[in-house]
Amino acid sequence: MIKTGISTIERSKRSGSATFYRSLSLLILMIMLGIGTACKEPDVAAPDPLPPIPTKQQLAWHRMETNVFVHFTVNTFTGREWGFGNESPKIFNPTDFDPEQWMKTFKKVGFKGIILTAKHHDGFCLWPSKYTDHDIANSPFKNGNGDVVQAVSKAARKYGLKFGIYLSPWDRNRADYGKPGYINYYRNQLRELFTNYGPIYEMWFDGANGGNGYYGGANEERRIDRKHYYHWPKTLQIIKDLQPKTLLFSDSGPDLRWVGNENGIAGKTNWNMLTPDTLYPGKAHTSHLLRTGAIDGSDWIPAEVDVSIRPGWFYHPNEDSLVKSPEKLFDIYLKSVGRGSTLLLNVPPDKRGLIHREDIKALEAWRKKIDETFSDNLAANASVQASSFRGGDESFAGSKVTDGNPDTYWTTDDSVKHGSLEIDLGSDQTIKYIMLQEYITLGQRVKSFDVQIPQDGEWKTITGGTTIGYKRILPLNQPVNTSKIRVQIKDSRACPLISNIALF
Ligand code: FUL
Repeated sequence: MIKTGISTIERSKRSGSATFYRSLSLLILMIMLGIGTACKEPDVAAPDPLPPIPTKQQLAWHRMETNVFVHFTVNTFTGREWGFGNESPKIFNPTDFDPEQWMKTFKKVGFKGIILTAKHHDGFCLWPSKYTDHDIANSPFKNGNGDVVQAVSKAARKYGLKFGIYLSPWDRNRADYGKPGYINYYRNQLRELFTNYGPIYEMWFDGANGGNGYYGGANEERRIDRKHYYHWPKTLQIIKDLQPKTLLFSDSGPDLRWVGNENGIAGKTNWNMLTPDTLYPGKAHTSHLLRTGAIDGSDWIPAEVDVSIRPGWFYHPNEDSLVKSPEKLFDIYLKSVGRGSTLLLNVPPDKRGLIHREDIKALEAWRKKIDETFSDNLAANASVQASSFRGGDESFAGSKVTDGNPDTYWTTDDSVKHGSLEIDLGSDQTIKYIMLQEYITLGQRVKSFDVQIPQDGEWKTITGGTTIGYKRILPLNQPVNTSKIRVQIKDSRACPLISNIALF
């Protein structure tokens, strides 16, 4: 878009008739050459970005919405959640390992990316690592010739899912954990993974760090200085040099932040911004801030919601009856994706190396519920009356929130930080969910909003909230019957940009 700041009408008025005739002949020439409406630029400039704004990779990540976490290692065979570090590689032997079976389900239920625990806290490596014997090469799986990281990354790509890595910084197997030598080991492993396993969309740094463990036979408690031990800036630079597009997740960024809990709940107020004073996983007393983000945060660091489909992160047969119900998963979806976050749902393979039928059953019913609930948008192409729109230019009119195009939006003049959008549904409809989306490419703006319906000659507020962000879904306790609905943006950091309003 051309940012002229003044409209063509104003310009031609100012420069008189000579300009008018020049413009007219240019117009005739354009028509003759067939340069028509396809390249018409809006006359009014789009709003300037409001920093911080997401990078291209962060924006793509927001649009993924639901991803899957896969916890798989020796714990799958011992029944533990945190291996002590003394497990023999000999116990790792899935009998029917088939990552394509995982991907078929994952793709079918709409996951766009998968993150695999290449190494959990116990230190066992799911790939043959040059730097340790505590790995899959010393297991009976495929007579020591297996490589789970490779097989999973290959299957993910085949089924069109992006591939991500979890590599636990804490390692309860290593004799040198807690000493400077371990940092070299950890960095070598990062280099190995980021060199040999294709494009990695996300690197997941776990905050759990230090405690008791095997540590090469020392069997002791080891604490580290969480802030300085890993020399994070230097360690992260290794990944940035090898794969600059990888998004780096940790408790506090730098690209994606933890949401502060593992119950599947993002904040009702959820800013994608945060000021990272220093980056180190496990920093204490930050859970509230992680949940809500900060309106005045300096960097774009959106929250990712990680939660397991089972009570534990790893598969345990006695939890087959405790797989979360489709209703519970749907509630988690509303409280994560529906609050502007991305959901990372853990689905652990069993001892066979397959996703268990109970998990498949729950996932399929969950997706069916999402699809059924959000398939029939009652506001699609509905007419919208905006209180005002930017420069009176139709390209920023109210109708942009119902045109189904994520790249168009309603907005106001720079000086206007509030406004309303009245949607006319034509006839009475029953509404249970309201979905709102901001055009976050230019920054997150809305601070508070209301949703209203007409009642007894007045507008009655039925729901509302603070932030919107990439996506906000508001379920109504009581469905409403109405032919008109109004969204009122009450306050915004700058002129609000709304790309979508959908009703279900
Ligand atoms: C936690 C770990 O301690 C759990 O085992 C799991 O990996 C979870 C995703 O993160 O901090």
